[in-house]
Amino acid sequence: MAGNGFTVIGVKGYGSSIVEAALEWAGLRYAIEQVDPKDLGPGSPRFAGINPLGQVPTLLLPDGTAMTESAAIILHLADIAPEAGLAPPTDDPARQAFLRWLVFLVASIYPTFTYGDDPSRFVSSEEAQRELRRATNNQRKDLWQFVEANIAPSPWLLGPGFSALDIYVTAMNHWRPGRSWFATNCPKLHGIATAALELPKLKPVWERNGFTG
Ligand SMILES: N[C@@H](CCC(=O)N[C@@H](CS)C(=O)NCC(=O)O)C(=O)O
Repeated sequence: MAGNGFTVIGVKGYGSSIVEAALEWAGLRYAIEQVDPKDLGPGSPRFAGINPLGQVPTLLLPDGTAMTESAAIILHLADIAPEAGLAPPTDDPARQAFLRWLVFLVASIYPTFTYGDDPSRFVSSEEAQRELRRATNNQRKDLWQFVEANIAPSPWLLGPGFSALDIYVTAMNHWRPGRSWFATNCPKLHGIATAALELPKLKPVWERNGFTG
């Protein structure tokens, strides 16, 4: 869906795909502004005055305000379009599990990419960089296995209702350690992503972000 409502500043296959999928699911009008991955990072001129961390997703609201942090964006979109079910309402028994896993995904799992994607930003020696990459990759696997052990999808993470958590899981299934690792080690999470990839409404989002199978 194109339009002059929201603008997602994003990179194909990155975290901006989560916000694109949420906007699409909620039926909200949006456009996409693709940036080069080389333009990401703290202090990036491309994000001057918009997002000092130079990260995607960055969302421009219809009034021009820039919003960052995927979880905050998701909660905002859920407020604007409550009927879409991106988040269970406050009186829904699934609400606390939704909040728990949403925060876990962005506060525990997402940072393993922040520190592991380009370790040279944090440590100088090549050996330390290799070690940081290895440690964050291992930590991420442990965290996903913790999620796997504590969910009972039927068919979605929270039960019968599709939510933004299923969007995160689908996008993140395509990031390190990758789909085949999930298939072997986290079959419940892999099953959620496999089912979400088939949702007709979201297929265009998955396809343009390279999330196929
Ligand atoms: N906490 C942020 C994390 C966003 C994030 O780390 N995005 C990555 C791409 S998937 C990024 O822009 N990385 C570049 C950088 O951190 O310099 C969120 O949930 O939106």
